[in-house]
Amino acid sequence: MTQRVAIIGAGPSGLSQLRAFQQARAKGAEIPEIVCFEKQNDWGGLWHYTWRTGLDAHGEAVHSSMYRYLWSNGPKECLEYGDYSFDQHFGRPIPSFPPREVLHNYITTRAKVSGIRDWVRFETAVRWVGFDEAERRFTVVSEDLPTRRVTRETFDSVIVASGHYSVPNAPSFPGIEQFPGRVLHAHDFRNAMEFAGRDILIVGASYSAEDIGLQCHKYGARSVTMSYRTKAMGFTWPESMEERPLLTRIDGSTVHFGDGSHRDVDAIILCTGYLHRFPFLAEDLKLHTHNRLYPPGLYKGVVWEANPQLLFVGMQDQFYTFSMFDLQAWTARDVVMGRISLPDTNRMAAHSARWVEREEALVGPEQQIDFQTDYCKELAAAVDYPAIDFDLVAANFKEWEHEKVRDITGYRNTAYRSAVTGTMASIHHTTWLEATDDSMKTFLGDGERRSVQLPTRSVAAAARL
Ligand code: FAD
Ligand code: NA7
Repeated sequence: MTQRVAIIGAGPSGLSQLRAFQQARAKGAEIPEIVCFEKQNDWGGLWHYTWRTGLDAHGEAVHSSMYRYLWSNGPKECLEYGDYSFDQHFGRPIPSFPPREVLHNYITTRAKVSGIRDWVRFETAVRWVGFDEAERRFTVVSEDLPTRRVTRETFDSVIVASGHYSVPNAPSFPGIEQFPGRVLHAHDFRNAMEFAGRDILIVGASYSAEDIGLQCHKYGARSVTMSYRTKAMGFTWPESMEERPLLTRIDGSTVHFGDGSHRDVDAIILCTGYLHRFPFLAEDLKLHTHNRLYPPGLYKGVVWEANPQLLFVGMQDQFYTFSMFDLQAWTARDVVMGRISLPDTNRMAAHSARWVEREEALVGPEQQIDFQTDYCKELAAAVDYPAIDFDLVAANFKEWEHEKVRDITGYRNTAYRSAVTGTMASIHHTTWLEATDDSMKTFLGDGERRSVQLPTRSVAAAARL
């Protein structure tokens, strides 16, 4: 009987998984029957932008946390696919920090040319996955959202690629219920222009806080105050941005901070991260982890040690993204197809324990970058994925970190060398701070350059009075 494999999610990780199987088939291998379940109406995962927040047209929780005017926060040379370069896609060098539409186009075009769309069941949400020990097969219950038809099927392997930046971690603070302005989590942030002329409080000190804070500044917020729990980001911020210790309480519209200072704000944006949640997995199949570089219990960061017929792709905190998802997908494919033979459970656990121990001793971003680079190298050594110069990727990441320290509003104006083709990126025609139109056409310089009409700080401030 043909082996059946379920893939949950057609975001970048799920698309890497589909590509991995397609590549094996293209090389003449007999591959399992593949069914990919995707609850959205198109592929691309978080990169599939929606204006919606809360619930979607079917009453499902909106998956995407992406917002308008989002530009890549790392160089594209650090996420480039080994088997589908930016040169191949665009036919010429492009700048290193593309806006969302450009990356969405890159990811989804590779998927399109792979001819894998028929494997995806769109608008189909996985409701339940359970494992039958006697049969050694999974039952997957899914729902076709437009018709509400529920289907129960069995599979030999399940690969979970459902992402982990969708379910908000939303802490509360004393007095927040009485705050007169808008309170939202980063997951629901869509358009910084809403905050033009306003004084904004951001809670959190990681990527979302940094980028949403800068977005609000770029699109005309009067001031941005960022409140950290453990450690300030410490960048040299524009004059109207600053960091303060964690807020202790909110009194009307006045926010009080741990250092005794206070500030009046108009809106609060919780950039406090996300929760790994798998409501569709039976309890004994659930991965319990926070956002970290090596979730325990996953051999090679992919294989569920307690039951290797269950695999996870993209569950780590991410310096590397698309290329790492590919390496994980190639690994998952080869485990499923019996090309990689697994050690016994104890050996798998011991292998993971060494990585986890190393992760817990890491200090600072450079060591974290080296860690994830070594992880990718280990995966690459065992699969037939095209070569990437990982040492160059690591050097690019470190250079990027230095550039951020040097100039937090200007780091996106720099160019990096591809670790796949060796091509040097071009410099964008407009600096990031001035580039208000994020369309692909304008980014590539193919169309007439438009700029989005921004409310000036003074006009917006006046409108507020
Ligand atoms: P996702 O993109 O989340 O895709 C998961 C898919 O699974 C979704 O399509 C979802 O609908 C589907 N799904 C979930 N549950 C079910 C279910 N029960 N049934 C059926 N389908 C289901 N990375 C970068 O490289 N560069 C960036 O600039 C960058 N910016 C980011 C900005 C934001 C705001 C966020 C939140 C993340 C950003 N990332 C960035 C990281 C991002 O995690 C990855 O780029 C990538 O989207 C992860 O892919 P994924 O497939 O693992 O998860
Ligand atoms: P991260 O990177 O997981 O960071 C979460 C941040 O939220 C981090 O600074 C945390 O502080 C902070 N946090 C979490 N809980 C609290 C509470 N209770 N109070 C105050 N601060 C808190 O998530 P991001 O959303 O920034 O980034 C995730 C992805 O989205 C990333 O890939 C980006 O590309 C986009 P801590 O430092 O732990 O004290």
